[in-house]
Amino acid sequence: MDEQTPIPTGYDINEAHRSGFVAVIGRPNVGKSTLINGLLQEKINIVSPRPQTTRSRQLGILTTADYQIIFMDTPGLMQPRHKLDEFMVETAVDSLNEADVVLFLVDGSEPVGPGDQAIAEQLQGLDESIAVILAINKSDVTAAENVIPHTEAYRALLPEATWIFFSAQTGNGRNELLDLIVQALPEGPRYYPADQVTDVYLRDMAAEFIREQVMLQLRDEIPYSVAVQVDQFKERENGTTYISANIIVERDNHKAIVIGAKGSQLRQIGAAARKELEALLEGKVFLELWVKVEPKWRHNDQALKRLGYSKPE
Ligand SMILES: Nc1nc2c(ncn2[C@@H]2O[C@H](COP(=O)(O)OP(=O)(O)OP(=O)(O)O)[C@@H](O)[C@H]2O)c(=O)[nH]1
Ligand SMILES: [Mg+2]
Repeated sequence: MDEQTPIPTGYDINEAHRSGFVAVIGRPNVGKSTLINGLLQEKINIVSPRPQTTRSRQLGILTTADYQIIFMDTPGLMQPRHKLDEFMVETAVDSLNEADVVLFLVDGSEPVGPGDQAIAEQLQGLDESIAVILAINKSDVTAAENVIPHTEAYRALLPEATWIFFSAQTGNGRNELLDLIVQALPEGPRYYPADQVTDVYLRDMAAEFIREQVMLQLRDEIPYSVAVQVDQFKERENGTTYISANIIVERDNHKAIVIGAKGSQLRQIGAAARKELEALLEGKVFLELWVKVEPKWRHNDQALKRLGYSKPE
């Protein structure tokens, strides 16, 4: 090959290409994961009506010829009550150090809370080179008479920040938010191949999809005290994927609830998770679930490490 011939990549990059890491930060339940799934048009993050659904940092990568945005979905910031919470808060705060842009997501259907104030204070201490965008979500459920008082109160938290009022659920205003993010990105080449959407392994995503059903189908303390570990993930020749996973709970009575009368609850979790997994893997899934008790795993460093809730050494 002649030295002048460019190496073909198969994916075009336009001039003045922009790229960078965007930390999506906010209180639990404000819609961080919903927003990233919507922008990517793909379900990579689990979502539930309960706070504290996301537990780890997950990348969602959006690539076009003009830009590559690497979204960092993060756990909602809150007051930690045990070591799992501490890991979650540290994970979210650490993502700020890697960010070119911080998207501070708030719930516009609710008034400003002390949690939002604490986050805003933390963001005020960030290096000036990091752009902060205030994204006021849930415009679809904000009562008309609250729109101005709520948006003004949120804007007062970070008066200098660019802001937008939008809905992650309906997509109203989402493209305008995307434009603000692209404008805030530095110029530079891609960090990841154009066809890569996340950094999460399929087996870990499978564990998350199962945990999502626990979050959706069970109540009270149980969803928060459950971890899911996939111990077999095998693609068979006939196109079926065999997945065997443990649902880990902290107490015997929780185990009985997760299993349900004659196994009915566990079957329901399995059936819904299998449907989601079949959409993810684009093929048939054979899913086997087991329930195991591990007392106080959320307080135990070794258990947290084994379950993937620890920082890499
Ligand atoms: N009405 C409405 N609901 C929304 C919107 N965005 C998210 N939700 C709902 O809010 C709930 C929480 O959404 P998530 O995306 O899990 O929120 P999160 O910020 O990732 O939450 P954590 O992972 O717990 O920190 C879910 O029930 C979503 O369907 C929105 O724009 N409008
Ligand atoms: Mg989330």
